[in-house]
Amino acid sequence: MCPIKGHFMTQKIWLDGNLVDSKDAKITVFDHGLLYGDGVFEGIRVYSGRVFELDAHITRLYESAKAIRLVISMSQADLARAVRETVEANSVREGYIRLVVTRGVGTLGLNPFVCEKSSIFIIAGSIQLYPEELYEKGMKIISATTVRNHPLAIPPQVKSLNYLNNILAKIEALDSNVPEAVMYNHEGYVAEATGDNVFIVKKGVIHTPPDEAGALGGITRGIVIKLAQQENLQVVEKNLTRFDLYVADEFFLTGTAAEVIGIVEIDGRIIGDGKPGPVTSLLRRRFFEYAHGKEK
Ligand code: PXG
Repeated sequence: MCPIKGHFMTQKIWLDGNLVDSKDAKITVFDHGLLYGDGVFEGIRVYSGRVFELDAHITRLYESAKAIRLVISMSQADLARAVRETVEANSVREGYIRLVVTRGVGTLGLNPFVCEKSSIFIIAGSIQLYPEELYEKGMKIISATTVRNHPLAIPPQVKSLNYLNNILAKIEALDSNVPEAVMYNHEGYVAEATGDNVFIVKKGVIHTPPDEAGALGGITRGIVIKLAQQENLQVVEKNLTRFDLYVADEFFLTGTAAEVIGIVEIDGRIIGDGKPGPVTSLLRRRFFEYAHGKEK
């Protein structure tokens, strides 16, 4: 999915403290975010004019930055204000925000400490969603051969600007004419999809891999777990194998862009009866209500 579909001529971009026209929103070729993928980001939804789970996204951004020793040059409260300001400046009601922090301007060379100040930009635009039909019929996916980041490399919990692993897995998916792929960790357990977290339902119990399996701590995932528990559904975090996916009664993904989407086939194996199951449909509905009804 390609979330930002900008109305580029009129769009206002927040860039290092100023709202500027998109045509003037430029960063230098010496920015380490561009030269080395040295930075962190967030993808955030706007529902009914409200920024969804902003505090959780800001917390995750600062934790990602801390893990890579990137000092964000403004406070969490000021950054949250800047996000809201950008949404208002673009009159976004239903949309998507991309919040990016790079290491900033440096020299040619890896040393991040020559970068004096992080560079921050915020894009608020509309979102290209999966077609409704895909939610009704369910999605077919594959297992990727590309392994999720090893925890001793870039920790998978860091939402860094270096997404090449996930992009390689996405290429595998697109080569197979499906939109998504499951990535496994270095031990062969399910980590996540390229931009979504993984859930299955087996004998009425919901299973999802623990963070230690190599997934990003998904904000949608956390909400879906809470909503499932409110429905008195049991949620168990445990390592899952490819076999577990193949024989699941239901299978769904969660993420900022996809929300909750049913998986009906993986690697040519049909899941359940080949349609999104009742737990998936219930949680998709509950998530929609939560996203659209929640206070600011
Ligand atoms: N894993 C990875 C690797 C991600 O990038 C998620 C899980 C789900 O996390 P959230 O917090 O969003 O529930 C993500 C987030 C896109 C797109 O273009 C992908 C994400 C966010 C926004 C847009 O498909 N991935």
